Amino acid sequence: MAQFEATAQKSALHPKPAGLVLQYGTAGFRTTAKDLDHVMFRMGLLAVLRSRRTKATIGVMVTASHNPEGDNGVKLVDPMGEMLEVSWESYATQLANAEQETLLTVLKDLVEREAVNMAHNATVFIGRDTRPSSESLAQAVKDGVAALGAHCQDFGLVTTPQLHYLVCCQNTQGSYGDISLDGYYKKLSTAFGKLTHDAPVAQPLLVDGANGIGALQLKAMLPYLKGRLEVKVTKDGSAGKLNHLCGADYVKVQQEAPQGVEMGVGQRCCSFDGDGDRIVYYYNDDEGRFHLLDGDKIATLVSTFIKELLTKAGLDLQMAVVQTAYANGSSTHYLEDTMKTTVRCAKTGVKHLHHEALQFDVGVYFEANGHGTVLFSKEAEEMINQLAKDPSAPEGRRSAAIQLHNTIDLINQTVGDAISDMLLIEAVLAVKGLTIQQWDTIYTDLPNRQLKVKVADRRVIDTTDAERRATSPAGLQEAIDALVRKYRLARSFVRPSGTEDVVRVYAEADTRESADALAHEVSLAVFRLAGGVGEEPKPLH
Ligand code: NG1
Ligand code: ZN
Repeated sequence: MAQFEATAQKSALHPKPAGLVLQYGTAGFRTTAKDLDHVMFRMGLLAVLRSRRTKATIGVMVTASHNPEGDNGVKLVDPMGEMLEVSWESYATQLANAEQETLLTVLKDLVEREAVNMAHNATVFIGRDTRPSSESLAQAVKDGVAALGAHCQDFGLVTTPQLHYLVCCQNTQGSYGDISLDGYYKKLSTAFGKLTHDAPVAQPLLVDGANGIGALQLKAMLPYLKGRLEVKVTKDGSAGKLNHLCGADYVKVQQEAPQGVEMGVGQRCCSFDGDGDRIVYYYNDDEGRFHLLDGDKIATLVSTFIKELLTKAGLDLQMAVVQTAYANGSSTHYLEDTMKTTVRCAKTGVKHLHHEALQFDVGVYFEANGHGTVLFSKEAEEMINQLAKDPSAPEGRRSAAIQLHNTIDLINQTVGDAISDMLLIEAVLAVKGLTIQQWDTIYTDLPNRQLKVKVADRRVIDTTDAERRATSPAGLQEAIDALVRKYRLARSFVRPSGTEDVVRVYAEADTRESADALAHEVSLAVFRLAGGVGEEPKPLH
């Protein structure tokens, strides 16, 4: 236990601001960068303990994703590239919030409760985004790892999904792919080349990199895609701030193109977020109208493509699409009624969607904001690979299985990945010979609006039914129900954000005016019934 004494002493070099209490949110800790140094050091400690407990390499990613440049955050990556197991989130919270005097006790408790063998080797992979604060915060993680005598490998500037990929490769001894960025570029670009082998090369795609790491990594990968895909990268970080008036979150929430980007009429465009795990597509039509193709449209395109291949291959595998309450009602309707696809609704946060998707042979999961991927069960992969290799199988079935096999190789199954998703979408469009306009017309989104309300303590809001209904404060759900009844095709719900100190409000209805009015009225109900602070929400128009 002398090791712990020394560790606790070293932690004094990464002091915790007195009284600061942070919650483990939707995807780890997130707040202003200046308040995170101690959290990073302690997450370095936690990663070592988790590594010793699982006898595997653990990842630590320094990023605040789509949040403003001045924020930062940290996400932990479990052995197979999944997000940190939920039962360890409370350890993370305890460690992050322990005052200097109690840190030692918290550490000892954790080690005892989880029976961590402190003599075991530990390895931690570290990655970071392009925020100015990320380098020194990554150093704090390294200090934490070193303080417990463990080894770490710093991959520097990588996207979040690249770090997940690297961790998974490492813990599968390279069977998921080579443990390097070169391995990542090669795996994805080779699969893309095979999948689109017989398809014509499309018109250039314009990519908004959110002035972040996704832009840098995509640029590094372009030589591998030469001759197969033409991409122009804008918002590549050479000018302009991270996520500022650009990036996937801006485009999705504002429902408009990134500022200052020249889009040709009908041109296919997409936006990444600040750590490269989200993507949305869009275009302007010839009347100058903006069309957004979000995570729901991506899930629809991808699940339809996979379903068609499964049918051609004659494989009886169970596929489902997993969404959240934020999924546009039209998408759910289309998937269930027209495509006859099983749809599930999970709580916000990819860990919940990922978990639900694992229940199926093929689980396609996407948040409306463009974060998602596809999971294939081991058995599904084996069936597909066997058929792809079976020379006695009918040619049509076999070639569909080969296409499925290439699709699996193109997908980053560890977590949603903007680069991998972009290549998958580009491949599906190319193989099916679809333009972005044709893809867009699969169904028409119901007009919708997302708003935020500031309240004194957002934890007063409790929800149930995958966040679609509020159980507290008293009267709020009844108020929402009454408001929803005033509009046609309407739906609305509220939930506390897990990444910002706000309550999020979502509303959809048959017209833009109705959706906006409903969102505003629900915001007012939240403000009045859940302890709103500052000015009352104002109508949008
Ligand atoms: P919160 O702040 O809990 O709503 C946001 C997104 C999530 C997820 C996380 C992590 C929405 C409505 N919410 O969570 O879907 O992506 O950030 O980045 O988009
Ligand atoms: Zn992100």
